[in-house]
Amino acid sequence: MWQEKPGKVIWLKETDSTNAELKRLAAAGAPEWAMVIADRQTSGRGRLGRSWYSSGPWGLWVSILLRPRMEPERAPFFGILAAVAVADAIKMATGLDARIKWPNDVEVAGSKVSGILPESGIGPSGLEWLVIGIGINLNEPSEPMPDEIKDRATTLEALCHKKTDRSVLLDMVLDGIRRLYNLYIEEGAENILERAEDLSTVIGKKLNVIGQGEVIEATALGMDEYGALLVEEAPGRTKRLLSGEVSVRRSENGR
Ligand code: BT5
Repeated sequence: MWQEKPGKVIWLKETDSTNAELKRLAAAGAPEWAMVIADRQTSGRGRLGRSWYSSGPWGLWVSILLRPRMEPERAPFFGILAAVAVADAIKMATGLDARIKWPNDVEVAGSKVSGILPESGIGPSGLEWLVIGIGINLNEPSEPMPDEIKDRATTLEALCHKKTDRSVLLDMVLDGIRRLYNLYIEEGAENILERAEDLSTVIGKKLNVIGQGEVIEATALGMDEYGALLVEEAPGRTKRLLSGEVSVRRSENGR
């Protein structure tokens, strides 16, 4: 049984994945706002079994435990809520124009600086825990980024030519998540979705939607309180996307 005070932060030199570590603690009863941070992850994870490169303390690799009383289907919305908090924190710390690419990437000038992975545990009474994993590339790693990500990934240091302190950014992200979480409890999802749509790189754009072996063209209209992306495939024919990949069509990018 978990017996530490609420909001306890566990800071590890190395772990497989801070999400995996915190999920183990969540299942053992850890309280809301428990957190695991690691200097380095050996199996950092992204969505759909993908991996997250996090070889050292040059970035912030953190997982945060929440226990919101809500339908489990709403868990992906918390990925969007966290993305708003991360984009705001990056803007506050560096002045960079951080934007959200649905569902959970935070980009600056089209390059990925952060990824978010919400994972939930469901029991007989509904949602039991929600772990929000956040990776933010702060400073330049001592070794070059791996070939498979180097063209799409960047760090805040490469963009703004100054180092960002992990603890300072973590505090800003946590303040943002707390504020938005309270707003959600008091007023629902509407204002947060509006903010996410303002920060979005895809809303209003024509997209290629990649799913189940086919690519469809659609226009992004908005997001809903379940974290779904609402797209229009043809005039009057809309669809809710709950997962998958979208990319802005080249003509829309002006490229
Ligand atoms: C994500 O997945 O972007 C969610 C990443 C969440 C990472 C955090 S770190 C703390 C916590 N503990 C974990 O184990 N995970 C969370 P997805 O949208 O599937 O993107 C994954 C893709 O991003 C990979 O396939 C690469 O192409 C790319 N990628 C991997 N490492 C990256 C990095 N450091 N920076 C930018 N892009 C990266």
